[in-house]
Amino acid sequence: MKKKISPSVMCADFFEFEKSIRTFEANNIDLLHIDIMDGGFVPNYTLGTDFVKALKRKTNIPLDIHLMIERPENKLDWFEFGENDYVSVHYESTPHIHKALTAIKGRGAKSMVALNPGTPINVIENLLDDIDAVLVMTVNPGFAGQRLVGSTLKKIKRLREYLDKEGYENIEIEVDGNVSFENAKLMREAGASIFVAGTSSVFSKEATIDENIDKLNKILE
Ligand code: S6P
Ligand code: MG
Repeated sequence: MKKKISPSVMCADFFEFEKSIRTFEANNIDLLHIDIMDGGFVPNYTLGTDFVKALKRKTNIPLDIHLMIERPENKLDWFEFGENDYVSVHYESTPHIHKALTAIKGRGAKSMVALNPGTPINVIENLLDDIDAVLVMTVNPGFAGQRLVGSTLKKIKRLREYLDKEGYENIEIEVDGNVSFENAKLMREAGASIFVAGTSSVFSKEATIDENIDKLNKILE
C-alpha cells in the first residue's frame, strides 16, 4: 500500500507556521495531522475548531483530524471537513462509535477508528464496513515527545494480518506516536501505511524540515 506522511502540526513552531505549511506543499506531503484534545478524554488541550477552519482556507493538503474528545458523535458538526480529509474517532471515547464513524463517512470524508495502546484490535470486528483506516496509537494520547509503547509493533502486524484475512486489504493502518526514523521502518515492515510525523522525525531539531522529510521518505520507500 502506498505510504503517506502526515506531519503533526501541533509540533510545529507556531511563529513559523506558514513557512512550514509551504514546505510541506513543496514536498508533496500527503496529509496534515491535527490533534484535537478536550482536556477530558486526554489530559491536555491543543488545537480547535477555528484552527481547522483557518487551515482549510490556507492549504489544499487534505487534513487528518484526530479527535481525542469525549462523545465525538455530538461534536462532528463543529468541524469543517469534507472529501479527501481523514477524520479519526477513538473507540474508547464513546459508546456510539458506529454512529460517529458513519456520520464521518456521510460527509464524504474518510473515517478512521483510533485505538489506544491498551485497546485490543478485535473491537473493530463490527466496524470493518464503515472505516477506511485504523489509527493505531503507538503512545498513550495526550502529548508529543513520548516513547513508543513496544507492544504496539506486534499489534500493527496482527492488525494487518487480520484485515487481509477478512478481505479488507484496502483498509489503511495509520500510526501515531514516536514515529522516529528507526521506528517508522519497523512500523512500515509491520504493515502501517500512514505515518504521523512529529518531534521524532519531521520536526526533529537535528535538521531542517526539508532534510527530515527527505530522510523519512527514503526510509519508507
Ligand atoms: C499525541 C498526538 C500525536 C502527537 C505526535 C507527536 O497524543 O495524538 O499526534 O502529536 O505523536 O509525535 P512525536 O514524534 O513527538 O511522538
Ligand atoms: Mg495524533
